[in-house]
Amino acid sequence: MPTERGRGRDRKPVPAPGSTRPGAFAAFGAGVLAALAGAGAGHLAAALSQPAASPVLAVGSTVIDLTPTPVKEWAVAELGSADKPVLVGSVLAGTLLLAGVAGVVARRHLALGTGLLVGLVGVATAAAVTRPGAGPADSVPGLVAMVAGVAALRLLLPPADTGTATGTEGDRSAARVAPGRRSVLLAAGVAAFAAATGAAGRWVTAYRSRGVDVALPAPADGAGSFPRGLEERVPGVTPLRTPEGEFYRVDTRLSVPVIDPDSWTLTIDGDVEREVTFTFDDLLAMPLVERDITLACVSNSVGGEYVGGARWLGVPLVALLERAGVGDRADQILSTDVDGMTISTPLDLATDGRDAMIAVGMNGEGLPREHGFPARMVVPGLYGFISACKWITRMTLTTYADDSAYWTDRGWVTDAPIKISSRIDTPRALETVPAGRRLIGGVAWAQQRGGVAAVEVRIDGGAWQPARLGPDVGNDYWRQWYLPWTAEPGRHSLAVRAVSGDGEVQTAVRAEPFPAGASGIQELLVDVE
Ligand SMILES: Nc1nc2c(c(=O)[nH]1)N[C@H]1C(S)=C(S)[C@@H](COP(=O)(O)O)O[C@H]1N2
Ligand SMILES: [Mo]
Repeated sequence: MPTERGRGRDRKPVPAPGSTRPGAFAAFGAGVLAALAGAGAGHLAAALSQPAASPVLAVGSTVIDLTPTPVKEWAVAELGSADKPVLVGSVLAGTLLLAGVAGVVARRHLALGTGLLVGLVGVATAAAVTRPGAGPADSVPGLVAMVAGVAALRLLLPPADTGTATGTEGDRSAARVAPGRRSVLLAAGVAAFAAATGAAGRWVTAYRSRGVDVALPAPADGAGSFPRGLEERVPGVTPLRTPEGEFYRVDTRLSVPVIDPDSWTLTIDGDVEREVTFTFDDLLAMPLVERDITLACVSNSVGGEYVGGARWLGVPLVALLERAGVGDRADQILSTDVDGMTISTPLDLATDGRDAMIAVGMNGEGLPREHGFPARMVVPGLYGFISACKWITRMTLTTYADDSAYWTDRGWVTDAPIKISSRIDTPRALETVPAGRRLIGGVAWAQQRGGVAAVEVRIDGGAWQPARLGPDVGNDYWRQWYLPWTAEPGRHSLAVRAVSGDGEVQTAVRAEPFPAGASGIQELLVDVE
């Protein structure tokens, strides 16, 4: 068997099983697997206790809070709702890379490599316990991750046992690798552990954050019947009421808080005659109002998707503030959510007679968890970042001079009325449509400005033509519109602008979302064949 022998000669000398120092590649892999095992176990531990304390999510949240506003704006604009998965993915990738390096170090200096891994998880644990509103218990998922990670690393790279080690004295602290088949089995086992705990963590989180059924009383002051929208007659137009599950979501959270309505409370404190605390049942026992209100995000660009219409049920904000008796120094309501995130609202605007409320219901049901269950603020006409605090637990009457909220600290303005805006839903930008008669359609909004009185469309830079309007749901709600168009072959530009009930024409002056909301007119190109 000449071939056999020939191959045998080329083979590197194989050291005694059980004492091999692993190759750098294998050691890197061991570090990565150990980190995955830690992340999986930590994620499961967090899912069972406090989801936001998951090591990966905690690091992600800290990154969000430390990210400079322009970068965050870029991420929201470029990645849209994918910004969160991209962030979590990047954090995980970075962590795994560092863990791989820890594995390579462990190859020669096991204690040092283990120390690096512990340090890595330590940073994540520190991120979890220093989140606003976190307590010592939030260190548990990190500690679980540490134990699992170190155990996995030791399994994959056991310490070279001095008795049988082939190395020199200096190698005593080095790792060896389990022999061939055993090491493959061990690696597979660790990978399976990571996958199983990670998946279980995700499942438990999803289970715990499923919708909660709450029985809501009928409103004392209802919104009346909801008109039929244009969506059936104008294909492609945004539905008059945003369908369940399609309402935009913007917040700093990587995991949706899990709040038990039975133990949740809302406290009003600060410059008040008496501090008052409401339970969820206290809110439900008060006279509730129901209003159709279109919410908009300051990060929405002209023509963008961060806007939605819903029917909200809640306690009027003034009814709650009256119970506390607002002092005369306060000029802002500083709302705090369950994790200590803060949103400030100008007191004068929130109490000027508009339908500001602490909402407990959305479209006839309790709030979905991602939209603030069990209660949130809703203030018509103000961008969400200065009004719509979700998972609210406290309203502190204070002054802008004394206190500042999360986004104020990041350079956004404190007084931000929603700007008049309009959007073309159909045809879509750069869409190719057949020649002939079709409908151009979309939505427009002008909350707290008398609603939308008119929408005008400009085709190929011509005159502004009045569009036909959909049903009027109220001044704080958006309005659908459409314009019949005989599309001739070629490329065409379409633009839209709204005119508010109080006579203001949507400005063509462009502004970026930062720091007070975008303005300008949406103009898009379509190809007609
Ligand atoms: N607790 C909390 N509330 C929050 C936010 C947040 O990050 N945390 N984001 C605000 C912003 S910027 C907007 S636009 C609205 C969005 O509400 P939605 O996600 O229900 O659409 O919620 C507001 N309320
Ligand atoms: Mo927002």
